Amino acid sequence: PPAPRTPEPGRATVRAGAATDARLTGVLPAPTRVRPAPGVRYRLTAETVIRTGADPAAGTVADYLATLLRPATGHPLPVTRADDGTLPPVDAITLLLDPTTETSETGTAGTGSAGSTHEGGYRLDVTGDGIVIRARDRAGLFHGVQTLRQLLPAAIESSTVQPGPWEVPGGEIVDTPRFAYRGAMLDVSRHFFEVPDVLRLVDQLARYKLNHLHLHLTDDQGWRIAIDSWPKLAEVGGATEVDGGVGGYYTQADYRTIVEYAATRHITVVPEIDLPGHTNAALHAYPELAPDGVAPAAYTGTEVGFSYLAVDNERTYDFVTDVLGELAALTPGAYLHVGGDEAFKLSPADYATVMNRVQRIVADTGRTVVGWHQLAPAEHVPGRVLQYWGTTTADEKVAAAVAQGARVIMSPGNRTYLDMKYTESTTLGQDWAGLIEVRTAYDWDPGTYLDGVPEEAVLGVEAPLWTETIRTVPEIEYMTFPRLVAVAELGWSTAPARDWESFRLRLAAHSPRWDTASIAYHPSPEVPWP
Ligand code: TNX
Repeated sequence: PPAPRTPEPGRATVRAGAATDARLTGVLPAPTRVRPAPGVRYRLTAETVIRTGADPAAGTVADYLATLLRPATGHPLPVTRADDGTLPPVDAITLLLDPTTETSETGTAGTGSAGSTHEGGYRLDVTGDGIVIRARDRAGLFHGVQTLRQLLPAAIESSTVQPGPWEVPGGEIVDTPRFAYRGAMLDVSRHFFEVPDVLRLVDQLARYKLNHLHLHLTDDQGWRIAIDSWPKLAEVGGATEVDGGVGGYYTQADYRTIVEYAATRHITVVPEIDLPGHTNAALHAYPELAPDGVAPAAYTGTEVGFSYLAVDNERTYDFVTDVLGELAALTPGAYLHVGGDEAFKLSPADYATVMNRVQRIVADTGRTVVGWHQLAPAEHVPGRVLQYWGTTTADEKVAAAVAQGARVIMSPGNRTYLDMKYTESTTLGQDWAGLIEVRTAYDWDPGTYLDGVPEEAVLGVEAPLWTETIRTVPEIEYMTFPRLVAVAELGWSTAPARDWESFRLRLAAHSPRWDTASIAYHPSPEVPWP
């Protein structure tokens, strides 16, 4: 079975000599429109400056771009601001916030982002004199910067100075996302991951224009977020993990660090407190929440569906109110995820009782409810979002909830689950939802996948990584790459812009970047790696 592929020493350095190994048409996820200008290229040199227009809000993105480009180029790349609004095209990378920027194709055939007005679109123009990225919002400038990063030679990913030359192919890209929500999930409960590991994942999501990180913070095996009003949740409930490791938890300061770092990458954290099932760690810490008032033993196995909160006990609702209240105070994003999956031991009536109250508690915090799609039968609350993780293309309860106004995040288990094995011989992961090679992850359409869920009801896509079998960062990356990039393209690119044959070639050309950045990945035989 293949071990995670990590770069062999020296390999990246050899590749760094190639002059222009990026093409305008090689970007992942595929942009809405790409017009190469053959023969034209811009060369980034020791003279190049990064400048913004008069709007100071572009400055943070300009600083971020400079920190991306300085290590490998060794160039100073000063960040300047053109206060007078005049920007002559001389040897500069210019970032302009401009509310009138056209970032979508109007009048094109097909579905998707034709005319889409989601945040995050940009246009990028590369001429011999310089590069200009224009966007209506900062997220758009940030996404344009990720595109530019991919247009430079792979050696730009090196943390040490490389020879260059640093040439960018000429032309024009106009780009806007198809879906507003493009996410990944990390389960930090089954195995705990320290803050730096999460920040590294944030950086990988940002490369591919994903904009949400869902953190599965609680489950039977561990409670991972400190709650001041219920301290034993983390102190007692956080001390375990699958297979008997030491576990761990985020202090509120740790959690804020993650939220704030993600914000600098234009990524919103979506915290999940899984209710009413998947609560053994909480019940172990606070037996008063258990149906019989008796503390269950700590759990370090991988079965699901056995635990649940006492439904008829008001302490349960104090607990939910306190936990979600503290979490809302720590979380600037709009969404609070309340789980809702696999509460197998509760009757449908008891499930509805507890989850109806939970949904109202979320609404009282001013946030929008997200839940796994088993939440569908609970009553409709405005704006609520169901995360579909089923393995079929029809679900009547989800369709009925959508008819009442629910929106859906698409995470089909047999397409997007990053914990599924690639093939039978993959050593990590599970296979209950199927084997997911790269093409399986790529070849479906979130806008038409589920009966009764039209594109307008699809908020976006998310790839969850459950960690029963995953313990280390290289293991996270091996399961994530390249499937996460497939999901990123499904979330970003219009149906007409994407195509498996093009995707596999772009992925292949992209792998030297992962080698250079020491990102582990599955060397899928479906992709013609160099
Ligand atoms: C199902 S998907 C679960 C998780 C497991 C996962 C393993 C979902 C909402 N619940 O509790 O970790 O399968 O693949």
